[in-house]
Amino acid sequence: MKKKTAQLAAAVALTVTAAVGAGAIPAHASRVTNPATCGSGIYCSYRDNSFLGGQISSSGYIAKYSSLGFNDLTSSIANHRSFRTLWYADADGLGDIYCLPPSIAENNLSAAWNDRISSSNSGSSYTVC
Ligand SMILES: [Ca+2]
Repeated sequence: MKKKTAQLAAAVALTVTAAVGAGAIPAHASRVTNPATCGSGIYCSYRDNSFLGGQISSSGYIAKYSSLGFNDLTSSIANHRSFRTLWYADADGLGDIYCLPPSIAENNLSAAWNDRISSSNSGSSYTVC
């Protein structure tokens, strides 16, 4: 049983690594200074490009954008935290990952990520980007 658990953990770790690789920051990401509408110490997800169209903000975990009426709507993001922030393609921190380092914003998500984000989290334990 213990061995099986270890094997499962290894498989999960590999899956996460693969997802991170696939979801790494695109080379064409247009990084800009954090917008004034995203306060210090929080991260923000915006409905439209260029940090417009309304936003949701947090300093921690948002498990379900759907609960905030924001599922699959995000088109620009800003990380005004001192930690990395991860945006996920699926709810509950699952699926492909889009990671931004501290004090970085993306004003125009690529087609692969536009209107696709369903959850997000931020914290000191993340080392993806
Ligand atoms: Ca949008």
